[in-house]
Amino acid sequence: MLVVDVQNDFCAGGRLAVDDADQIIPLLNRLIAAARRAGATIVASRDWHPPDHVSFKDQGGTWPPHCVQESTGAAFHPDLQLPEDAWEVRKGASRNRDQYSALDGTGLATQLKEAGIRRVWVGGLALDVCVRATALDATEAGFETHLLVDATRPVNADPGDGDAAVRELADAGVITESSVSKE
Ligand code: VGL
Ligand code: ZN
Repeated sequence: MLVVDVQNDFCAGGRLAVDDADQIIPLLNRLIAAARRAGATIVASRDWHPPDHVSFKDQGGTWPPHCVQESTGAAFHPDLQLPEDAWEVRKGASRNRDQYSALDGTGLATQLKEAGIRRVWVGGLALDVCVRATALDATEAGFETHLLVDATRPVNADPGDGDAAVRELADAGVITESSVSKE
């Protein structure tokens, strides 16, 4: 199970807060615990930028400064419950390039394959940015890839962006799963 970027800066009060991000944490915790009980490997990624990262607005990029290395904003949200043996992946640490995907240049795809893992479930933040890129890379790398739709939220205020990302992922072969029943 890949838990993408559940960090303070993407949650309420953070520097690049995703609407309702905190709401997914209890569900993520339940899914993490269930996955762990089933013997799954839990991988948690973190956006981990130098203070002058190319993706920041003052460097000509798209985003307000966020997830600066060693800052509180870059820490995992305190309510996120990761098992002791979770793997951690950091990305976006090179000043000159962004890495939205937890599989982009991190070695994670190789590590997962070496561990005999063939299926991945992806949730976290943000649906239309790093979750999207991670799920696309995972399916492209040959993993059976599932999107935990209810355990993710989009960063873009335009409500269509999350839906568009889900459609795009489904078209790319990602299996979209609602983890809670919709009454
Ligand atoms: C992300 C914007 C900038 C994400 C990372 O984790 O989705 N979004 N950097
Ligand atoms: Zn970032």
